[in-house]
Amino acid sequence: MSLTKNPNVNKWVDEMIALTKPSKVVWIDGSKEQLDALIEEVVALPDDSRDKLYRLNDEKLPGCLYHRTLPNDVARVEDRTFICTRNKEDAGPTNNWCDPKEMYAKLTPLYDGVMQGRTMYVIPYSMGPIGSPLAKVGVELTDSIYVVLNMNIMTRMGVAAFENLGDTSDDFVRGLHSKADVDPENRYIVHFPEDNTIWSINSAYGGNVLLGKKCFALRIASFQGKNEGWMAEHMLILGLKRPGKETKYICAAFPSACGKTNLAMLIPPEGYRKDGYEVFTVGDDIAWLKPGEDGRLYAINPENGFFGVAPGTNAKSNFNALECTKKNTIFTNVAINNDDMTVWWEGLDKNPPENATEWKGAKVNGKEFTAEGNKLAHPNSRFTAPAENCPCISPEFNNPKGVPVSAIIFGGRRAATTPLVYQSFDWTHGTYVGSAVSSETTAAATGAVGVLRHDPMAMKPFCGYHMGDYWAHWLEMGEKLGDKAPKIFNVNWFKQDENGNFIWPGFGDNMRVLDWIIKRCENEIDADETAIGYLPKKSDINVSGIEDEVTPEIMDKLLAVDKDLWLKEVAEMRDFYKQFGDRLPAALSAELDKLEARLG
Ligand code: OXD
Ligand code: MN
Repeated sequence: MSLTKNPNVNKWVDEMIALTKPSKVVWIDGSKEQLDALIEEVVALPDDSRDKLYRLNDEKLPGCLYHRTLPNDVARVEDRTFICTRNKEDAGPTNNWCDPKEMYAKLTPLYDGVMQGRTMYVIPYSMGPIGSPLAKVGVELTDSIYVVLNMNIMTRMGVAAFENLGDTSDDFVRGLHSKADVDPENRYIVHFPEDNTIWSINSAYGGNVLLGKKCFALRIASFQGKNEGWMAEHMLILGLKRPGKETKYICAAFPSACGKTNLAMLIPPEGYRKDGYEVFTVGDDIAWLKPGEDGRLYAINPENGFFGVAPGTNAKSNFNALECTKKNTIFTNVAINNDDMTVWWEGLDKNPPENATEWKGAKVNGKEFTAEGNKLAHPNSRFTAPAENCPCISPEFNNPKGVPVSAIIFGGRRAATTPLVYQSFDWTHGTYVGSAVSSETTAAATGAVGVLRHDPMAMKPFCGYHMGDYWAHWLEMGEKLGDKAPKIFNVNWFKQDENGNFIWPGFGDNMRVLDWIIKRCENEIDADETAIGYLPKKSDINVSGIEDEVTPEIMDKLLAVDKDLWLKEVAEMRDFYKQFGDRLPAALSAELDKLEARLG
């Protein structure tokens, strides 16, 4: 029975029932009883069922579950992800496009009767704290209990979302998901921004099926934000508390797999901790940003959990993330230690379990298996963990107003060119810096060193409209915010020496850079004006405790601006900008000209 009187919701759900023809429809109220019953149902399935979940060790991992997806279905599929706007130009050169009418016509037969013999779950959810003026409601229809259980962690799921929507509003995102046959040939992740609609079919992997996350909170929301005067960004949000001072908030955008979760949950180095510095996590992946009543930019994390990459997570690299996964967490495609039903992944420790099940489901001797060079966990295996588990979760996490943002940071993996940190001259220059975000492939990853992948604002896979219009929106937001706009910075944790060794320790020591950034925002210190922006005076990056590693010579390298490399960068950016044609804001090409002129 429907859980809402809202006729817009009910009409759409009825239409989708008529299309997909489920044998049963269950409306998700979010109650513990209902969720417990769903868990009972999936753990009772036979081992060979695709939908099977396993309970993990009740003492060591209370409330935790385990699931494996099919080997062909382990990651987001960018080549099968579409933005369907009526006008092709509006999707822009960085998105796959198809005419919405054509796409509906192509997908309708795939959905026709797809839920016969299955149950449709109707999931109401809120992205953002219930009742927040920045929050938005979505409804996801799915034939997967795994999706329901993950959405319960990642969003505020349940009947309260319908109460928030009200009985008449049409402002909700319509998400239709069916795992269908998990057929990669017919896998589609499709966005109709003009219809507030997402259709996802033939996948059961998180990033493709938890429609509140990348699909809604970035692709659809970026489009909504442009039309409604706010921004949806691929950014972590953290609070930095200095002794005796007010907590300041920083948002940071890095391409996928550049350490957003690690930075969001950073533990300051010992010296800083002793002095009373603290870092609080508001979000690790997505920020919704809107000017507040006082004219400053405020951020909320629309999510309610972390969908983190497991491999590489350990007590040293990210103690807090590991803590998040100790209860009520869903693990996907990691390995199992059959002796005690706990989980393992590469980089957790040096002790792969002997009695293991690897991520595809084969029972193996984990020690021998890994010694032969095999991976026990899939490199993109994940944990879905509730935000409330995070030891350093911000006290403002549920604040409906969000948190005021002092600084925005961009960054990528760059072996050379980009210094450890620099500050843009102003918002427009900062928008240029964001548009130039790119990562270099490393020898270890691809065999080809120095191949640049552009990922403007880390939004290339997630911007739901033309990237040129998106930059124009950034510039408009800057005008609106005026002198209350956050300061914009760029960081590079990945600078290397001639032998390919990283020269900055990273992880907790990134605190030293955040410290400089906040001091700049608070006008506490000067900086050196260079061609590319404001750089720290060497003595202003605190290296106490790491002097042996970061010597003055290394600091020189970290902060170097090599004119020839930067002129190459300018040429590269000119080339990159060409594809955006007349939708490239003139202010950005002017920034490029100015940068070139400053480089002389
Ligand atoms: C993610 C991603 O999963 O960016 O957050 O790929
Ligand atoms: Mn991400």
